[in-house]
Amino acid sequence: MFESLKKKIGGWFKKEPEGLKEFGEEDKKPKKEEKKGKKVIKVSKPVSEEMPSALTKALEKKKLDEETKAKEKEETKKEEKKAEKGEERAEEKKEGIVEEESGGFFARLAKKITTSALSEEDFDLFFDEFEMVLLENNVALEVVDKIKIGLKESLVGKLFKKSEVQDKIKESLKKAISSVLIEGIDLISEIKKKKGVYVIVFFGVNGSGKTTSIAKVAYYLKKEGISAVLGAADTFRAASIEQLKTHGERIGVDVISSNYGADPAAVTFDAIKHAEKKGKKVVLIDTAGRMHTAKNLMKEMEKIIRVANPDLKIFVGEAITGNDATEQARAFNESVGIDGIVLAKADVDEKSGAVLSVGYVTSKPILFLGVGQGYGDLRRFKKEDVWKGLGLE
Ligand SMILES: Nc1nc2c(ncn2[C@@H]2O[C@H](COP(=O)(O)OP(=O)(O)O)[C@@H](O)[C@H]2O)c(=O)[nH]1
Ligand SMILES: [Mg+2]
Repeated sequence: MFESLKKKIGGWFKKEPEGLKEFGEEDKKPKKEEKKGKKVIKVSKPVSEEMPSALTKALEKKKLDEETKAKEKEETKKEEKKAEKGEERAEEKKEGIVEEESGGFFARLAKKITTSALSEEDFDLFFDEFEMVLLENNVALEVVDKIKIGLKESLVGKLFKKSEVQDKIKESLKKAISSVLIEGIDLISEIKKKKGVYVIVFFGVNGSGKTTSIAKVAYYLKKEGISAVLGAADTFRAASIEQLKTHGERIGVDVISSNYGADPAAVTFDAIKHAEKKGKKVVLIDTAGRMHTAKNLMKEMEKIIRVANPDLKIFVGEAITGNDATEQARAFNESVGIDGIVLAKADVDEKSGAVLSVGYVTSKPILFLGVGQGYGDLRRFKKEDVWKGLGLE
């Protein structure tokens, strides 16, 4: 999780831009000695194999000196011109001389912001690079826009001291990213608040991690001293009932099931009745994977929801699918409505775009991240983990 973005953002912060100046400090011209040194190497001539006479040698040396001086003069003039036009950076980059000087988005932003107040135009120009990186990492476009607005508000028109500029940019970035993240509810206290049985229905596309996440949540509840019942309402997919039963046996929670092809709403009803009768606190309903576009399956979903009248409808998405997970969450939210999100397989997701986007586009919190295949591999979603993950703390 976050590896790809962290690497990029971290790199941008690490590189202290050359010539980072306080506001008011004079713009320094490039050091002549450095340039001279490079030029001398460039104009040096290949050594002749014949031994030249003393006279030829002297003449040649004079000529060489003159040539070198003329070239240096010319170069100095050129450099002054370039500096005036502000083309110096581009030229040097082309020649591959001052690679590190560019330093990436934040370093260049920092340089700008310590010499003069940042204009909106400058910000837009700078942000282009960051925008590309966010999009490449599967961050949804509307989320990129929101981050841009937040960052712009904090930085445009501002002038920071050199000593504080990196921290200020980090702080602004944290604030901007914070505005797109929705922290999860405290599930345990929500469950405890409820008088009767607390029902949670899980849904999402095939293979996203629903059954595994249900087992993890049941394990988490058990550790918190809360009893649960699992309802095997995926009566469609081969081996799905056995999969849930196996988890139930391992964790030590009851599984209510029927036959394959049975009405999932009836299984849901039975599971809730069982919990009521046995005094179990939570019912976790597993459902068959479905696309939001499959009309019959969505109707079936609606029926399950009608019967269960759930306290929570959780969409389980696969973090690794990036924008697909975000789009699925949006579609499920529009069709059946969701209360929260579990993003499974966050451990195998390098880009983390879905983690940053899925809450914002649905306005619903991510409750948990699935971070592995073990029962304990479930993390409560917290904003601070995003800062840490991105190397911003
Ligand atoms: N690495 C990793 N694998 C996961 C995670 N959650 C689920 N899986 C795996 O993803 C596959 C599909 O999971 P499953 O729960 O059967 O998906 P379902 O079809 O939505 O019920 C299984 O092989 C799981 O072990 C996770 O958080 N991390
Ligand atoms: Mg399943």
